[in-house]
Amino acid sequence: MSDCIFCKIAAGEIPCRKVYEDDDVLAFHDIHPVAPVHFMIIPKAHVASLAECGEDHRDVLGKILLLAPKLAVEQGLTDGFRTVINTGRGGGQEVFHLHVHIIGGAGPRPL
Ligand code: DGP
Repeated sequence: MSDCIFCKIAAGEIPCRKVYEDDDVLAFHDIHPVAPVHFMIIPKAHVASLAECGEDHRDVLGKILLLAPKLAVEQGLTDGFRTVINTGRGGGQEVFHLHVHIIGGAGPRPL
């Protein structure tokens, strides 16, 4: 999508601090971290949110969730991490390109 900031990051048109990349997904550090380690994993193909996902997204969603613990450990989160998916305005979503936040390094906290 031409006006989507995460599509531009995925296309390399806007720089990011990259954590991981393959043909389907990109992981990069959040520009406004809420903890010592805070990165996001996104599908490269645009989908606005979890609410817009369908059967076509099954593989990429699985890939993202399986990558999360692997990348978290690589980023030093050997003691655990939080995963957050904000969905829709009511869910606090600000960027309407699906992303999974991986957050850690600040100790446990309530939901
Ligand atoms: P959410 O509320 O779940 O939609 O969070 C979107 C996150 O995206 C927010 O924590 C800040 C981050 N973000 C927004 N614009 C950029 C950007 O241009 N680069 C990076 N690295 N992160 C961004």
